[in-house]
Amino acid sequence: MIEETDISDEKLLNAYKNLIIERFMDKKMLNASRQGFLPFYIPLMGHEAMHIGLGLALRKQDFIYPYYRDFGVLLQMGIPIDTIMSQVFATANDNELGRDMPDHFSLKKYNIGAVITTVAGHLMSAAGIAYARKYRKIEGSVITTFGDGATSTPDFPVAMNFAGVYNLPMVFFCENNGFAISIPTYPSESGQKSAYEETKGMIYRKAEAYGFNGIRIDGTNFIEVYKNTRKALEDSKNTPILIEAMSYRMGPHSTADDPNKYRKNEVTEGSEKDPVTVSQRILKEMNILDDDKIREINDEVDDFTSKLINKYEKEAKPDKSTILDNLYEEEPWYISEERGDLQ
Ligand SMILES: Cc1ncc(C[n+]2csc(CCOP(=O)(O)OP(=O)(O)O)c2C)c(N)n1
Repeated sequence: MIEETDISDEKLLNAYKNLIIERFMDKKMLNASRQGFLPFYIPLMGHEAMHIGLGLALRKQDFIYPYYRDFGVLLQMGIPIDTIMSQVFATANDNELGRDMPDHFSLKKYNIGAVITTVAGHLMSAAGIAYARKYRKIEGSVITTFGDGATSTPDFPVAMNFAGVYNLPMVFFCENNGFAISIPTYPSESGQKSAYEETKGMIYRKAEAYGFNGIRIDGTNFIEVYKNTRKALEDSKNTPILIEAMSYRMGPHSTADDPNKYRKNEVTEGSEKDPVTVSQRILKEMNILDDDKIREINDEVDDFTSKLINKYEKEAKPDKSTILDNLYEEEPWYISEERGDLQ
């Protein structure tokens, strides 16, 4: 079936290019971490269509509270690539002064909440922002992303309940990649089985308990993600909603993980369920992409991302004198005293 959408061909092609940038950057950043240029990295292969579709769906008036596996959303939102890279490589230009882990962005000026590592720890903050915006009659919605594992933490029901009780303009977006580190989302009674196997306790149905709707969507098709997320953002004016986007984490959980220890990789690069393959198939059907264009984009993006990463591997780190900056609005005496010790 040929996709129909209100997005122009040019915008779709641009979104596809961002998806490819994300794929190339991901591999190269993983390499950069293996070579010691990054202390840690959170791969996102398999998440690209969710990121690009979500980034396309966001409207100017919306606020997003992302989680640690989301830099592609920022890419599609049009956040300057240097802002993203400075954070990931903890350079002197990073607005967090290089203090947080890679992919833990904090970009309030772009309506982006601070990424934290605590699983689901940001969900109540997102609900708080939605509450404040509703109270102050600010247009737009708050969307927050998280993994499937996050829905098994105490913070998830608390935030969902708060959103339901106060009928907040919120979209809860679960990037279900099949795993919380080594734990599959939908294990069968006997243990480890395919994440695609539908057993009990489907995540999107958890919304029922809080009085609003949950939907399950294909997280490998960025146009479907765009359509459903845009509609959810519009509808959330009247009711919160939970989206469960189905995908597969094609890489390790993080650079500290070896997935070969606990699973067989069911979705490999170039296979049918790879979001890149899915996007190529859809855009070819729409006559927006062909094999020549695919090669041309690959070459261009390969070159662009290599240059970018080479540049950031050599970029200066924050000066040690900044270590005590930005702690207090007015600096207390004991911090000033510590500055002396740094000399
Ligand atoms: C409260 C808390 N418990 C445990 C951890 C360690 N931890 C980091 S990521 C993660 C798995 C999260 O899985 P999921 O929510 O499915 O998201 P994914 O990483 O798969 O995208 C865990 C257990 C943590 N960061 N915070």
